[in-house]
Amino acid sequence: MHHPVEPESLDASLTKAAAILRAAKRVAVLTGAGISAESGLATFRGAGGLWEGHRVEEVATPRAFQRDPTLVWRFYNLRRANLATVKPNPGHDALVDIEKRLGDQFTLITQNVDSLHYAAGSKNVLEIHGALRRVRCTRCTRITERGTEALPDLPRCDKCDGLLRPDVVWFEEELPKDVWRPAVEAAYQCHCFLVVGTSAVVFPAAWLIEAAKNGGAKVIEVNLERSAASDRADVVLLGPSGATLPELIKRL
Ligand code: BV8
Ligand code: ZN
Repeated sequence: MHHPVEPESLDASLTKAAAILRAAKRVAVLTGAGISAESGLATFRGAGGLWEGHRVEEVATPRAFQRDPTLVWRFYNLRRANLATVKPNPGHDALVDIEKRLGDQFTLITQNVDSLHYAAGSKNVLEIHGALRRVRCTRCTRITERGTEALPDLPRCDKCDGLLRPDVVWFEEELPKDVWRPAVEAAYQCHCFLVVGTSAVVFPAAWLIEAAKNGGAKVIEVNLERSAASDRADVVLLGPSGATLPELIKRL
């Protein structure tokens, strides 16, 4: 009979989490859309997770881009436009604070393509799903930084006139080796693995939690509600990351 775990008070969980974090020489973090929710960016699978009736898994794929590049670019241009109006929140700032304490023993792995961690001042960031601020030519593969400037529905390469695509990882695409390898290494080597604002349903990103546990790390989850990561966590801090992470830092 599965005895429902008596939900520990947030206060008790924060004390436990702070003790784990304080004792950790090496810390790695995996963030998802939830950490940017309080900045005003919609998450993928929450209530507002549908975009004009499309699920992200239907639009963020090479096939969708092949079939209807204008629809896919409308999806990304809308998100780029939103990005121009938002800024990091205290949850992003708290992770900058932890990095300042740990220096190069800290690695921030993000599934987010909003680059808000860089905007907040994080240095060692692995954007394993790419970034909205970059575009890539589908013909000559040249990558350019375009920030959040408005792009036409079908932007073209100024070198070869090829069709540009967002420089993000779509479903069924491999994660770039130059960020995936160090992400696995950081998860495996860390003593404390923070999982913040992710439903932990997208792979291989969610597999990093297993890598951390295989490496002997303690796992702390920060989420509004329980997720697919919760059963693998040593501590689950239920609440908005913009409040919970600063509270955790205060107790260090
Ligand atoms: C690959 C970039 C290898 C684009 C993204 C069946 C089973 C298992 C796996 C698969 C399967 N079928 C296919 C797969 C593989 C697939 C996958 O995992 N699919 C899922 C949907 C089942 N994965 C892939 O295809 C990956 N590639 O496997 O390649 C390969 C290659 C060739 C052949 C074979 C294999 C590529 C995955 C990358 C896809 N790209 N993004 C873009 O962004 O447009 S993923 C997309 O989802 C975003 O990156 C997003 O970050 C990511 C994960 O979502 P979350 O960040 O977790 O966001 P979500 O809304 O889900 O959750 C938000 C959470 O925050 C919630 O828990 C909520 O409670 C919480 N929250 C909300 N507010 C707050 C909060 N928490 C705290 N505070 C708050 N205020
Ligand atoms: Zn080109």
